[in-house]
Amino acid sequence: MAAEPLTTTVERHFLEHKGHNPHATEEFSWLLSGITLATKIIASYIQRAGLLEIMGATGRINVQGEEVQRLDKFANDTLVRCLGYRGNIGILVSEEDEEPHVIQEAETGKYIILFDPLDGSSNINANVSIGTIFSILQRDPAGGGKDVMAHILQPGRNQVAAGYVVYGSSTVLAYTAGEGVHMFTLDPSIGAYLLAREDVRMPPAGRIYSVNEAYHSSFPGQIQRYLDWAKDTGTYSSRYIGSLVADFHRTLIRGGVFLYPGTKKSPSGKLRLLYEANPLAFVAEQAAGLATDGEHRILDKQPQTMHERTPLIIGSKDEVQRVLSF
Ligand code: FDP
Repeated sequence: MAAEPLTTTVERHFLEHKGHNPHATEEFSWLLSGITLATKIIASYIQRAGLLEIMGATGRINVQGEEVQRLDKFANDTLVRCLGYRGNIGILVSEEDEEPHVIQEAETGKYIILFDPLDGSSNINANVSIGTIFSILQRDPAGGGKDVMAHILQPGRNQVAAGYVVYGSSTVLAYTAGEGVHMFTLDPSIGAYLLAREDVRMPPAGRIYSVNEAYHSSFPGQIQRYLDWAKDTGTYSSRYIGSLVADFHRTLIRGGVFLYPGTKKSPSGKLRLLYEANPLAFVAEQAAGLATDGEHRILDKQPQTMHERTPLIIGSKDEVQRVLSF
């Protein structure tokens, strides 16, 4: 059925474009509505952040060794609250929490949601775009029993759905359930995400690279050679917001490549595999882009730990391949 952009919500779109997705059920759509509700609440707080007493740090350091901002905590609590009572959710994994939240062990709790509640949070106090990233897995169908980690530590290719919300000049949600990438804009006047673009494709090439060049001297030789080459051509632009979601969103729309490679100090880079790289890699591939750690396809990586990091090179197909050719 052809979508009517101005009345198509995420949940309706998901159910009407199920394609071959065996998970496209009313029950799954109820789970998605937990994510849309939570991110609408987060968006409304971000918009009023300067008026509410929610700016600044909590004084706590999270499992990643990073300072927890008050908005980080608020976003995390909101997602846990909105998702924690949905019957089909078994496990929640958050960047902010060292341990997973086991909601129910029974088979009925068949989905696992992994999220970065507020990505780019060091930008919060400067009014720069930030985001939420989510990944949805099914309890390991091949077994795993009561071993919670066995269910969580699945390669990204097993994702049932994934996406992100960017809280920018408007609030935009992009998701994939393996049938293309679809974008919705939050209409604040009615409090609903409405379809804005269906089947978004990443341009196959794009002369923008996005990287924190302050670490140039400590990047692997391959990345240094690519960046030096790109500069020498005189045809590239550099754009780096410092919020992964916002940098990725621009790359998806305009093309180019985002890089967060390993450095001498952190050979695995900074970004987290399960709830940052995997969901964005799923979106990128569904939009005809690519995502790699420099050696392996991101979606094929077997995670060893819940909060593990990975180098990430993601973006337009030709540009990612060009990086790999150096
Ligand atoms: P932040 O620490 O502000 O949450 O995921 C972490 C992240 O931001 C990404 O959003 C961003 O791309 C990256 O770190 C920025 O790190 P650098 O400051 O090292 O460039």
